[in-house]
Amino acid sequence: MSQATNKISNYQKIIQQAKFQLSAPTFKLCPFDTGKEVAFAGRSNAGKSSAINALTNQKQLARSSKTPGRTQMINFFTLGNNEETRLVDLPGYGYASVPEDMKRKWQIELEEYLVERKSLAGLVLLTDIRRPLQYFDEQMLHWAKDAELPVHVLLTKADKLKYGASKNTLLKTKMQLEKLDLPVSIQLFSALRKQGIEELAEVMGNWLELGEHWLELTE
Ligand SMILES: Nc1nc2c(ncn2[C@@H]2O[C@H](COP(=O)(O)OP(=O)(O)O)[C@@H](O)[C@H]2O)c(=O)[nH]1
Ligand SMILES: [Mg+2]
Repeated sequence: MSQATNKISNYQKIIQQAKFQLSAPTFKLCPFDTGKEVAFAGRSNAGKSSAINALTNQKQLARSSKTPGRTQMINFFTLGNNEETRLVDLPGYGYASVPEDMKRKWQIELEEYLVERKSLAGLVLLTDIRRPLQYFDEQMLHWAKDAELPVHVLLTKADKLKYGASKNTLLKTKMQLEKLDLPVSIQLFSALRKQGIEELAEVMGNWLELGEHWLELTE
């Protein structure tokens, strides 16, 4: 195994040791703002729970549901055996039947979290490959830019398109991001086919600096 592959598979091992930590109804009730965390965000139904389950190789870690948006909880997972390294599942946005004032309240909270949270090392933004970067996704990107937070976009459910069409959307969306002057990385992802997991693990491992603290522990 080459060194690079070894590094990524070590990241994957650490990420696969994800454990549920707590659900917080508001950002005020988050774990202490120390260490490092990566947050996953996206519209309801974008495939966030499925992506977290595929990435961590755990069927039920993040509940995948066909009735999205019911509970607006922020879910924290610890990675490896370290409370100071976290994966955060943010509430899905854009769910039509959520009342307007609740939506506004969540937008304010989300923005506050992205801008103020010191331990937040990066944002994984999930967007359905068939309708990428909707209005609120762009809003998230702008907040991340204001917060100087690195973003990695997953074009989810890539299995829904043929190979050529998915590559096309990848290129087009990349160009759209460049036009918005947002220096973000982007990849194809399919939880169904377990496609894109290594690429995602590498980005997360680098953001969380899993290499520096962890590599010797998993050898
Ligand atoms: N074809 C396909 N469907 C997916 C994929 N990921 C999620 N889905 C489906 O999309 C729907 C929403 O997924 P879920 O993970 O609950 O989305 P969330 O609301 O963002 O957490 C469910 O019906 C999933 O089965 C994928 O990679 N491929
Ligand atoms: Mg979900």
